[in-house]
Amino acid sequence: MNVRAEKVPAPELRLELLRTMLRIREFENRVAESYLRGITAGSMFHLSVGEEAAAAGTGAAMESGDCFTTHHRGHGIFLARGADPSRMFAEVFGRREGYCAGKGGSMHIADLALGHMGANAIVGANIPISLGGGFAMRYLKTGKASVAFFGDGALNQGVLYESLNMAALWKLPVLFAVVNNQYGMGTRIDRASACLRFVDRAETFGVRAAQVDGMDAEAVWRAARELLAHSREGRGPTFLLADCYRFYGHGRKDPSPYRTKEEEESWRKRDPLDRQRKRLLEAGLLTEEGFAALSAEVGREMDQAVAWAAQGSMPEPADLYRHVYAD
Ligand SMILES: Cc1ncc(C[n+]2csc(CCOP(=O)(O)OP(=O)(O)O)c2C)c(N)n1
Repeated sequence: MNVRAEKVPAPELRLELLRTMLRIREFENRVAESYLRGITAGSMFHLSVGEEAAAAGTGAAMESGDCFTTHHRGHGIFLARGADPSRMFAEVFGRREGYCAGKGGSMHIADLALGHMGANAIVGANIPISLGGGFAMRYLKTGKASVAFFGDGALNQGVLYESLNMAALWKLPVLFAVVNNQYGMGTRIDRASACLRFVDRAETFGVRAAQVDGMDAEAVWRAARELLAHSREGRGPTFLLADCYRFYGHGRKDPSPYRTKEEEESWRKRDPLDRQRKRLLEAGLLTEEGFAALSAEVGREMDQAVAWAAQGSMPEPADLYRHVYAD
């Protein structure tokens, strides 16, 4: 599909996209640091550094009341949807003050108040949950949408196509949002997929679909906004393929020996934060001093969040029996 040519977003939104991406990067870098300092619960952290534009752009196109699920690399998406970084760090550190009382950790964060129906570590398993979210949105006549965020690794999972089919059949307001960082663990997408025409695959189900530069937050926002509007109007589900790159390995410990330095370098040159910063400088919406102040403010926010979370309380043995059933 051709995404309708839109005006550039309003100046406040352009700045907000930059701020959201900075917050995601600073958050993720502190998760990595905290892991190295030994204050995290668990040792497997999937960082979304490099993927910030996909999260910020789609997150900004969503509305309050929309629901969503994410894959295991979902910190950035939740931050873009209003998560409190202090409670996220607390969850990552296994503290009771975390979003899931420290029982979910990095890969299983959820918060229904913000529409987050859960991160999911089983590749593709969050997709049918978002399908159900879309059904609920329509059944309850909310006028809102449901978004499933997942990686390219899920593009060959059968459950995606079962969900696309059902969503299209029932014209459910679901956006299937693919954060295509080119690799599923150590396997590049063209070594896992017989055909790379994923947009065509979605369109086969009659689903409106678009592919976008996932290193460009404004382009992602434009495409996601258009697709979500289509779904909200009751015209059926939509599919967005955002091409991006993860700057770290699969987990923090993975040095990615399966990628060449040249490839990594060429994607790093397209850093989504730098791109938005330069764009705003050129448009006269930001100064170098303004950017330095924003970076410092975000850094302070994240430092305070880490400090707060690190002082949180550890679950007690009796907590084992809480949260098993709904209160
Ligand atoms: C059904 C299933 N198969 C295999 C795995 C092991 N696994 C964990 S992450 C991952 C790669 C996922 O790649 P992608 O969906 O592209 O997300 P990314 O990690 O690149 O963000 C795999 C294969 C799993 N968690 N679930």
